[in-house]
Amino acid sequence: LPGKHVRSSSSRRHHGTLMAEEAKKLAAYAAVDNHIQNNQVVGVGSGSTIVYAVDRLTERVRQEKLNIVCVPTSFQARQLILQHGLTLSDLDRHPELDVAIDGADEVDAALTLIKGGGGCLTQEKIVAGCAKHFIVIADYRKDSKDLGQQWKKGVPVEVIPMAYVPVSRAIARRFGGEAVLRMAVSKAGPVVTDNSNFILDWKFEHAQNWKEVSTAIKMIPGVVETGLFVGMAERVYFGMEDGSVKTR
Ligand code: ABF
Repeated sequence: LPGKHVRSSSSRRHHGTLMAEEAKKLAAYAAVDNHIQNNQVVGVGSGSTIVYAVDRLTERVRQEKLNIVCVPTSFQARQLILQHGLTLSDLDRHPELDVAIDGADEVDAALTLIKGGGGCLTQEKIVAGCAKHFIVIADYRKDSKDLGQQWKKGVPVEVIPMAYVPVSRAIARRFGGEAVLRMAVSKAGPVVTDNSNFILDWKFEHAQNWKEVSTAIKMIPGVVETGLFVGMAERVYFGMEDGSVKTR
């Protein structure tokens, strides 16, 4: 009997992981198929879901001989674009994008996002802000009823390294909760972003007015950007457990 329990719980876990990966792929493929056309400049997000979008984009570029230029949101995205043999550009050459596609950590009913679990929030927000259409892809676990409460990982805030202590104190004083320096998995030191900055993860108790909070946090000297994306996403594709795709 104990053996039976172990087997069933591990197979459920395995099944759950497979479901989430399949759901990411469904969302990514649907977004690429619905929003990518010939002669577009495309912002490429970061994370694990975007990998499926780049796979599908590459497939379509080859099969349909599309002329697509890609602008990355991170070192990871740049590597993905290069490894897939897609055309790499930047905001100097292409400051206006037709569409940007990216993942998210949480998405609520108003399409407010928490991003930056991977630490790339600043470049992701810059690229999304340059795009005519910002499309989000996610699996069903990211659909959040109460932003920040789903995963309790908080809102990432990118900070200039010398300012992380005063910024952390200012956020806690003004908005409650605590803003904790994100450490590398090895615990040998802090996570350092693509922009050579640190990340604070602000864990809070209650839902807030996200636009006001994001603007106020950005005004604290030393803050580079917050992982709150308010009023930016135009459409979200969720890959669902039952194999369907839900859009919002
Ligand atoms: C990026 O990757 C981030 O803003 C977000 O933190 C993360 C989502 O990753 P995944 O697709 O792996 O869930 O989009």
